[in-house]
Amino acid sequence: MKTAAIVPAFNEAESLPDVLQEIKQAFPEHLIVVVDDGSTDGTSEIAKEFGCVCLSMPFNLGIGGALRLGFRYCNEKEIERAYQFDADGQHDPTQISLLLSGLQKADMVIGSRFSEENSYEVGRSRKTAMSFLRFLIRLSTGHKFTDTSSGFRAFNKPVIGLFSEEYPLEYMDSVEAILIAVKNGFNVREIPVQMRERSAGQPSNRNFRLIYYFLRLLIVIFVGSRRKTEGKA
Ligand SMILES: Nc1nc2c(ncn2[C@@H]2O[C@H](COP(=O)(O)OP(=O)(O)OP(=O)(O)O)[C@@H](O)[C@H]2O)c(=O)[nH]1
Ligand SMILES: [Mg+2]
Repeated sequence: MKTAAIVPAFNEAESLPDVLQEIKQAFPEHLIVVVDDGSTDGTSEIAKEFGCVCLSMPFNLGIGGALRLGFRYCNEKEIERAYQFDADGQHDPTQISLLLSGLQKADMVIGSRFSEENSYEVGRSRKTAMSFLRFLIRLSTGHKFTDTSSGFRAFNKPVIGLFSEEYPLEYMDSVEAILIAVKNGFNVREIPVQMRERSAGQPSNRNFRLIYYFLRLLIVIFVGSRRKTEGKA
């Protein structure tokens, strides 16, 4: 089965070599698509050195735009299943098989850090934001997810097709992507996975950005649910 790893990377030159090495070693048959988004630290050169497909943007589009480009590439190449894998060393290649096996029963699989079997430490403000997001997603979709912002995900071909057209471009794309998949009738399922801490570089979620996009997401969720209700009336 044609399988691809989509690796969004923004200034991850420090951790990217180990990440690519680990994926290649574990799954030499997987196509690795690095989406470099205007990095200034040599990220794209590293991707090319490792023989990966490297989609490079001349300026920073943000992770949503980068992922959409990755999905579009996979769709054009008729990839049958893909998984999203962070370039900062947080995702564990030993968990990829587990994630992909979830596609036997679902169209999209989310690797969760917070299931009963796992405990993953996050700061207090992030923890609060995450539980509120869980609550909102449950309200909006009727489905219970424990890790709505996990970027460790797998997708089957129809979902790759959907996301190549409709993947959200704004930050907090991961939460909105769940809404889009569920709204389009896809079966989205979560499975518990082990995850590591970021190995180097900077996290992208600075607090002020988080608040702005959090408010934006609230609007997306409520406008979406109002439209649904009005549609039924
Ligand atoms: N292409 C692209 N990739 C990005 C961008 N922002 C972040 N990324 C990548 O997306 C992945 C996840 O970003 P992180 O900043 O680690 O976000 P996170 O994992 O939710 O946050 P932490 O838990 O703090 O690490 C990493 O591989 C980043 O390099 C961007 O603007 N463009
Ligand atoms: Mg990270």
